[in-house]
Amino acid sequence: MALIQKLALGAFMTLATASGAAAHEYKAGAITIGHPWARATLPNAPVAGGYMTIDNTGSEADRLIGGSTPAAKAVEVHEMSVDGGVMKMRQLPDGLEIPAGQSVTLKPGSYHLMLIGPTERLTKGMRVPLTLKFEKAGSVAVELAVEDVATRKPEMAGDHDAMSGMHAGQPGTAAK
Ligand SMILES: [Cu+2]
Repeated sequence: MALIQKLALGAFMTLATASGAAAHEYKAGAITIGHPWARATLPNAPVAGGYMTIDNTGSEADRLIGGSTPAAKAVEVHEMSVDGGVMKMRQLPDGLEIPAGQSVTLKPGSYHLMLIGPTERLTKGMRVPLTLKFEKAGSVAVELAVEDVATRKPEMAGDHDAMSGMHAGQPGTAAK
C-alpha cells in the first residue's frame, strides 16, 4: 500500500512540474494532442516515458496504435497498473482507444508511450520529435518537451529504476 501511495504522489509531483512548462498542442482531424512531454532520463537509460493528453472531439472512437521517433529504436503504447500491490507494465498490442467525445491522459503510473532504446540521454529543455500513429486520424507529428525529474523527492526516485528493470527482458532493449 505504501508503494502505491508513493507512486501516486510521484506521478502528481511530475505532473505539477510538467504544467510549469509552456503548453503546446497539436491537432489532426478530431484529435487534439495536449502538452506532449517526456521525462528526462538517467545516462544510458534503456527506456524513456512519453506522456500527453489526447482529446477526441469526433463522433467515432479512434485508437493510438503506435509511433516512431529518431530519438529511440522503437515506440510502444504501454499501460501501467497495480496487480496485487505490484506495479506492472504491459504493451497494449491493439493500442489505446480514445473514445468519441472523450479525453485520455497518458501519464506516469498509467498509460504511456515507451521509447525503447533512446539514442541519447533526454535532458530538460530538449524537444524530441515524435510521430504518433492513429487508426483514423493517421500520423501526427508532435514534439515531446523534456521535463526534469530532479524536483522529485529522493525517496520517489525509485520508480524510474523499477520501470527500467521491468523492460530489461524486452526485445529491443537487449541489444546494445
Ligand atoms: Cu512502459
